[in-house]
Amino acid sequence: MKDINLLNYLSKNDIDIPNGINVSVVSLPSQINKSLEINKAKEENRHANMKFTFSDPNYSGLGDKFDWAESCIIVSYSYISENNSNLGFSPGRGSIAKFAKEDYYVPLKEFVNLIKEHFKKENLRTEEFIDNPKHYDRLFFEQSGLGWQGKSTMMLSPGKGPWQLIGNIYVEKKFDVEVKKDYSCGSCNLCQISCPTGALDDDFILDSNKCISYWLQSPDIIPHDMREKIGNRFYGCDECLISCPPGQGGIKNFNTDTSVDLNQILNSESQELVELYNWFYIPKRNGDYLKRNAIIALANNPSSDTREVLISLLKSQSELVRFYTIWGLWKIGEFEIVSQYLDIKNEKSEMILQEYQRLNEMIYSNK
Ligand code: B12
Ligand code: SF4
Ligand code: SF4
Repeated sequence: MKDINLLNYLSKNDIDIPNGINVSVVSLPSQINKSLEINKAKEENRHANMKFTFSDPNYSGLGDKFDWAESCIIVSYSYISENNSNLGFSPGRGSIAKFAKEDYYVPLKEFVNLIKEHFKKENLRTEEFIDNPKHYDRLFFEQSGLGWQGKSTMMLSPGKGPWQLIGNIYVEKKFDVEVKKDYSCGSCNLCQISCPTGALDDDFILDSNKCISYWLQSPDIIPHDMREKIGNRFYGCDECLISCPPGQGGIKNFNTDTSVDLNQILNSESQELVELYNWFYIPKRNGDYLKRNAIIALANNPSSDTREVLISLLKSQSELVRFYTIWGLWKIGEFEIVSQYLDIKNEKSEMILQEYQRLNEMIYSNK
């Protein structure tokens, strides 16, 4: 049977490609396997104990997952065309990385479902993966001709750069394949220079232990130096994307403020925050982790009422909130006030007592 061009096939079957969606395909079996690299990241502890694809690298990194699959369709969604910059650095405001400003997985999932439904009617098997721990979504991107892996580890496309989310659909049908193009970053290293933490110091390798995007979704205690580097980021980090030249053509408006009001976040109920930002990865679906992020961002970018806001948080029922608030007051130079509002003698939380002690010693040793 003759192979078929995927785009012609979709059009013949009345499947329109929406704005921002890019599609391509690879033929299977592919012999592509990224298990070795994912295992290596895990062995070298560059994965910072994350689970995701690191739970079972031998499966997540495997390209040829299903013996019935003849192709894998790669779908990406370029979210930059519908979004603006998050460079809102006015006092008291925090930033959300562009990929999370809205649930941009929705348009990607809708298109993937459309394709799935079509093949179902044709009695052909499919299996899709979008941000699923069982599959490394970047697996076939280069082979499909859509672009290349940059030194930031992001998959980039000409004219679109890194501003895209990726999904894969295995399908029981053969298509013509794109010839892999010879793209590369060349001598550019702007993402490495722009990364605030040095997480990209080795070409094409990310050390998640140093990645702000990782820490803002980690349940672990964020180290003091990392809290400072987080700056006013509330969720995600875009520094290695903003600096990337192939992605700059699509940025329409750098001046639009799409930042969040950190006070408002800190005045909300934790459960409300989980609902409001339901597409975020929030550890244990506990909104206190978003308050943690907001306290750090606010202390790094305070407004005139930050001191009062933080003082009121010392009475919070949440151990996590009280813990980070102590640091927040220390960061804005108001540590001495903590003992007036926090009942240190009766404080039961060991982690709060230790934090108080550590910050106290840091002030003492600086005097
Ligand atoms: C875990 C995870 C994270 C972790 C770790 C990221 C990472 N780079 O591994 C954290 C929390 C830090 C993270 C952050 C972000 N993430 Co994330 N994340 C994932 C997830 C769930 C798994 C990624 C994974 O398996 N990594 C394993 C490591 C080993 O892979 P890797 O870093 O790509 O490493 C490769 C290279 O090092 C390469 N390599 C090694 N040597 C060499 C040499 C050469 C020459 C070359 C070319 C390559 C090369 O080999 C490795 C394997 O291929 C995927 C979704 C999924 N299920 O796949 C999304 C995913 C990677 N994330 C995504 C996004 C959007 C982000 C953020 C931009 C969000 C933000 N704005 O804050 C940042 C970007 C940070 C960055 N620079 O990567 C998108 C990326 C889309 C794209 N265009 O590439 C994905 C694919 C989700 C999706 N479905 O769209 N993420
Ligand atoms: S997301 Fe931020 S911290 Fe992480 S590698 Fe990119 S620039 Fe560095
Ligand atoms: S900033 Fe430069 S080196 Fe980094 S991913 Fe983009 S093109 Fe490649």
